[in-house]
Formats: sequence, C-alpha cells, structure tokens
Amino acid sequence: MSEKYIRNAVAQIQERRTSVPPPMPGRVSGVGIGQESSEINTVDRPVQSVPAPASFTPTDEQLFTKDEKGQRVPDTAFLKQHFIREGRLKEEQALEIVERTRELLSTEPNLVQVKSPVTICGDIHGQYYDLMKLFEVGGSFEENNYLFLGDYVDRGNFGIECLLYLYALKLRNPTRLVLLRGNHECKHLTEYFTFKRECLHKYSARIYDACIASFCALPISAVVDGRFFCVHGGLSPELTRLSDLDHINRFQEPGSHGLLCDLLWSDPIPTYGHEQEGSQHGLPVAPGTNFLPNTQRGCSYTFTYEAACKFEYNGLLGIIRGHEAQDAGCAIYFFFVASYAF
Ligand SMILES: [Mn+2]
Repeated sequence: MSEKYIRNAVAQIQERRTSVPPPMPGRVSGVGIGQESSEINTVDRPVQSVPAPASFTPTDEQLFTKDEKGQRVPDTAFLKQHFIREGRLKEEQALEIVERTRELLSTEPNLVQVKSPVTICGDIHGQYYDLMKLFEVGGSFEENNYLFLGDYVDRGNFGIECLLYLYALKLRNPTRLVLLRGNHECKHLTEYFTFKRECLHKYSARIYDACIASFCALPISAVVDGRFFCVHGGLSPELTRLSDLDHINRFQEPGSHGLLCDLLWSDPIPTYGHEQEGSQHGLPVAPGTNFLPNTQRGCSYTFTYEAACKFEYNGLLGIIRGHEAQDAGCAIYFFFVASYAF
C-alpha cells in the first residue's frame, strides 16, 4: 500500500516538473543570474503600460486655476489625473477644498431643486476608478447636471479621492452638481468602517475632522423637475409633505431615529409591490401598513408601496434612491402613475 502511494507521489512530482513553464526571456540588470536568455529586468517597471504612482504633491499653481469670474478654483482636469495615478495633495490644499465646499454646501437648502437633463448616481463608496467611468458615460457638465445620492466614502480604498474630486467639481460647477448626504457621511459609520483609517493613513486627523464637518453641510434631498423625489435611503413616518424637510436641522451627526435618520437609512420593504400576498422575500402584511421596523439595518423603517403612493400626493411621479446594491446596477420598482402625461 505504502509502496503504491510513494510510486504515485513520485509520478505526480515528475509530471509537475514537466509542467513548469520555461524561464521568461529578458535581461538581468545588476544581478547576474541564469543564462543570457533568462535575464530579468530589475530596474524598469515590469508592466510599462501601467504608469508609476505620482510620488509628488502638486504646487498651488498646478492644483488651482481661475474660473470665468477670476475666482481661485481647483483644476479638476489636473486633480483627476493626479488621483488616477494615486497622487496625494498637500494637507493645506486638501483642507482648502474641503473647507470651501463645506461653506458652499451650507448655503444650500435641505431640499434642492434640480432640473433635467440630469445624470443621477448612487453610492460610490470609495471606488474612484468607477467614479471616473461614471463621468465618462454620464456626459459633460455642459450637456447635463449631476446628482449624487450620497455614500461617497467607506468600503472602497479611495474614499478621500472620491470626496476631494467631487468637492472640487462642486466648487467648479456649483449649480450643475448636487451632492446629497448618505448614511455613511457621518462620524459613527466612518469610524466603524474604513474612511477614518484611510484619512489618517493618507492625510491627518485635521482632514478627517474637516470632512466630517463638511458631511453635516450636505443637503439631504432633491426634487428633479418637481416630479422625482431623490434621497439616499427613503421615506419616513415623519415625512408627509415636502415642506416637512425644511424643518430639519441637518447640521449635526444623524441620530438613531427621527426624520433625518429615516431619510438616510430607510429601505423599501423586501416584498415591495407585493406586500399583501407576500413573496419569497417576506410574509404578507395587512392592508394599510405603511412602515415596519427595518430589522436588517437595525434602525429606521422599511416602507411599503402604500406609503410611497401616499407620499406621491405631493405632485410626484416617483422616488429615486440609492443605499442598496443592485446586481444590474439599478432596479425599477414601479412607475407610479402610468397614465400621467409626461
Ligand atoms: Mn447607504
């Protein structure tokens, strides 16, 4: 038995030997190993098509330019390329972008009016290269407006780059770009997830604190053409009219309950549109049910189709929200008023 085992093992080793690929042809720089045909390059980048990371921090002349009114604004084309190459800014430069954006955001109302054509984008979560792709397919600021539904940071490794780039674009296109707050734009989640550590690693506590202060200035909702309500999470039992939004003090860390919390955290019920018969996603609920505790999130609520219809009485056609990943990139639940002339 053991002899058979050894023979089998030896056969496998021999077989494996023959499957080892021959050494790559190349050249040795500095270290002389092997034959001339198997030299290895130890000086140049092995994959020349991938540019080296940007190891410099830009000068103010490189990073900032003047807009049409002669105001100092970030050069977004430069910043885009610098971040693509994983470059960093000087602390003062990052601070200037975050601080000035905070001031600008503070002037916006809780509910921002947006005009179409508009490209609406969901959670970015630190995926800077996906953000680049988004702008590539979404068109230019001359062609359309942009509305982001929050969750710029955490999870992905490039949260600060996403934030600084979006803030730079905001300074450059104050009315063309609207940035809403997501549930991750707060102290509590960025401490628990990755953004705080990312900030401390790449920049400093000062930059992190400035980012947190800027999050409190982000508006929380938008309406496109007076017809589509846009928010990160969803509805709330405390939200009946759009004017209810005016009374929120958004300049604070969101609590674990209440209207601000719900707007950032709630979800449609998993059986949305089929609540009363139930589905593989959940048990039936009684007619007239509008909100149920959101057990998956551990806070806020899930809202039903009935709750959405009630809210539509504000002259709306639909709700556009982020907060949940979708396999196909997006999901359309329902066209609220199919016969509406639009
Ligand atoms: Mn979210």
